[in-house]
Amino acid sequence: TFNGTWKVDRNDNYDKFMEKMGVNMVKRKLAEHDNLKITIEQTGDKFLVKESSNFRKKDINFTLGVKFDYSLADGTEVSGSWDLEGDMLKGIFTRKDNGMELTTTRIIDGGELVQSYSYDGVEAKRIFKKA
Ligand code: MYR
Repeated sequence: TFNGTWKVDRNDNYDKFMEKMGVNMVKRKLAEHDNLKITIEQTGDKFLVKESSNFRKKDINFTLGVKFDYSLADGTEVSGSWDLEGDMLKGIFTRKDNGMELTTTRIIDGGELVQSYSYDGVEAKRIFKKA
């Protein structure tokens, strides 16, 4: 289950990923240490994700397979949906500014929540521990 509160513990290639996304260096430095915390509450195919970081606090509601809009912490707007593939959540989102695709997955691995990101050939991971 994804339910619970998760605090980011470490990042893998996140700086390179953000650079590919077009995030400037100052914002990347801040984002690398954003203290991101997410609380996931899943009920059937409905999710509530409470996001909290140095940048903002935000509640996101979505249903598996149903498109929704989301804005990244730097203001970039995307639209897409999450689906469940076995034990993995897979999100496919499209940037509204350039039409390019950003894919992301969430899995539980060894008690950690691993979120992977892929954009324009660059992949990154953020690994969360239960708070
Ligand atoms: C959620 O489930 O947390 C809300 C929806 C997330 C949508 C896509 C997330 C992509 C985040 C990429 C961050 C990269 C910043 C350059």
